[in-house]
Amino acid sequence: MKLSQLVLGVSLAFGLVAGAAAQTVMKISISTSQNSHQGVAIDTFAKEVEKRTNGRYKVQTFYNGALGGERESMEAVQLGTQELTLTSTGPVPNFVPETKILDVPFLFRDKAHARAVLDGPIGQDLLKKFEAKGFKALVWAENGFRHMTNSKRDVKAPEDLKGLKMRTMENPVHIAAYKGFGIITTPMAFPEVFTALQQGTVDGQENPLSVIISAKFDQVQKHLSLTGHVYSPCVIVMNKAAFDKLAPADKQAFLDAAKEAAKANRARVDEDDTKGVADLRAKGMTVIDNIDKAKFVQALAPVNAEFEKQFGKANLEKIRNYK
Ligand code: EAX
Repeated sequence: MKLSQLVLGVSLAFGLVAGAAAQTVMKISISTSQNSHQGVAIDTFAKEVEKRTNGRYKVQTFYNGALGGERESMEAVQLGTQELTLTSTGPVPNFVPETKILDVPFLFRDKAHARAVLDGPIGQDLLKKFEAKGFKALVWAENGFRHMTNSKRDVKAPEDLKGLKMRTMENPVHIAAYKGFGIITTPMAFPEVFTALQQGTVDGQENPLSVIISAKFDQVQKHLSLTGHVYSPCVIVMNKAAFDKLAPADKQAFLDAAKEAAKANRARVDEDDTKGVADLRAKGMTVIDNIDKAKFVQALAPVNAEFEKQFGKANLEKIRNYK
């Protein structure tokens, strides 16, 4: 046999093996709907993974908390019963305590500031902290700035929050801060929130416009105040063992797919922020869009002093002053 024939034979054999190789199917989940800033992220991720690995990897997408809420999805990814999830940082400090600092209210000036911090050394260092806990964090994405809604009254000043019973995420930083406003906090997984609002188990909740719109909270909440009290990051995490098993080029494909996902996610959040208020007003919500933010910041001064002790003033300043 000539060398060229041998080469041809070997490559054909490899081609056959590759062609016959089973496609590896993975799962990714979100707690919001497909038609949302998170839906567009995981749909983009799935499409890009498939394209960049020539179909050797397929990612099945699950929406609306079909595989469980965000905490449950983190548990499943940590265990490896599910490979991937996109989650807000809500439940993440219970797994990776270092991420807690990102949930401090009034930490970021605007989305550009938050995105720069997350994409820069501070955010990238935090992604590495997931590894010791059994996760590979692929990329930061976002929900956006959170705003308050309720069924009782217009919230124009911090005093208006006193005594409101509000659902919060299962996040220790949020809970401490909202207590500082005088809110009666009720931590709850996201898939239960619509019904809790509908049945009046809680008066209100807080989420970015992207979530309020996609979850149709306008159907069960009358009053929206653009408090923008905290930025809500999201992260795409993968089971670390599943990631480690990938060939180097496939690792890069997953990381690049995640970057595309975050890009699509942020673009959709921008779009929702631009159109959201008019949309929600048209659906019957009263929107307070001129709150005096300084008063809300002031109301949290005692809680903030606690956060400075907990996280270190210098660490908070490093984020606040990041350019
Ligand atoms: O990640 O739990 C929440 O309020 C989150 O913002 C929502 O599930 C989207």
